Amino acid sequence: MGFFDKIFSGLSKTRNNMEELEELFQGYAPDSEDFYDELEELLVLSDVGAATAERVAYLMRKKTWEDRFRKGDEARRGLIQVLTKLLDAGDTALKLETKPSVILMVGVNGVGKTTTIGKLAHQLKEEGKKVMLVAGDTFRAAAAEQLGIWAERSGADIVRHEEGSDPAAVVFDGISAAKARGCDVVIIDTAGRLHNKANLMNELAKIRRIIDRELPEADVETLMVLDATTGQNGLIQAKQFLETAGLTGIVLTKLDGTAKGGIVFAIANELKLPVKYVGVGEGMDDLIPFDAENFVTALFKR
Ligand SMILES: Nc1nc2c(ncn2[C@@H]2O[C@H](COP(=O)(O)OP(=O)(O)O)[C@@H](O)[C@H]2O)c(=O)[nH]1
Ligand SMILES: [Mg+2]
Repeated sequence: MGFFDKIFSGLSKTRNNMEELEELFQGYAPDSEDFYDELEELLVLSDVGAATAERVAYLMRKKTWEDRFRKGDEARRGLIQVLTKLLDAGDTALKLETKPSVILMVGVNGVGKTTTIGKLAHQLKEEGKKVMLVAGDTFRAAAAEQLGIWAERSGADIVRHEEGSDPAAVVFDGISAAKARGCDVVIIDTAGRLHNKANLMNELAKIRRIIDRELPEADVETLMVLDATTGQNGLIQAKQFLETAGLTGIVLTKLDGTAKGGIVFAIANELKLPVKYVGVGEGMDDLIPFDAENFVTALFKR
């Protein structure tokens, strides 16, 4: 299954709301205020969020007037264009040109960081790259073990320390080993939960300083992993990580589950960050590069 099919089946929950949207277009009248109110409401129900839904309704009003929409079908195409454009929040491809380059994976507990690292390692290995995994989540022993399993599966190297050791020290060792072994990409796993939030953010800042000191010229992708099923809550988390970690993109996981895909629009509109990958399952191949046009097309497929 390609991007389109996986996204399409993953978005069944969102598409239920889309069906109501189709009904809305059938009764379309360009001057009806009800149309925009109902549009906004349906978008909110799909997890788009109030602020972003309001913006979409505003952009639709504007476009209706500029493009002189008269018919439901014209408005429908207009909405597809508005939503696709909204998703353009920067480059969706990973920039990993230096050797080594770094991917720092952050996000709260259970969102899918370690799993996403495994999937990415697999993809990079397939591209012929030498990959080093760094078990920076030292909070629980199980975290390093889980990463170890993914290292084996994907054929990547791994550096890990004992439970409770200093994550920054693991990162230092991981980077040294990657340099010594000529690795192309270093992927760093981090804890999503420490004794408190300030602790976690301090830890991330410390890891970041080690990377900048040891690899000052390296391309660094700081990806925040966000569980799509948490809806608008995820947005609040992302804002906190954005301030501390300096994110370059989002990975949106669990779009195969009960997620309502509207969160993608809120991320682009409110965080101004590109979604770079979406997770659509627990398997090695269930990570797909994000494509705005395909995503919106899948949402509106009749
Ligand atoms: N259905 C589904 N499950 C996922 C996806 N990504 C991760 N998971 C599952 O979510 C759970 C937590 O993942 P994990 O990588 O350990 O999260 P972490 O705490 O952020 O490292 C595991 O059971 C994963 O298999 C996804 O895209 N879809
Ligand atoms: Mg983990």
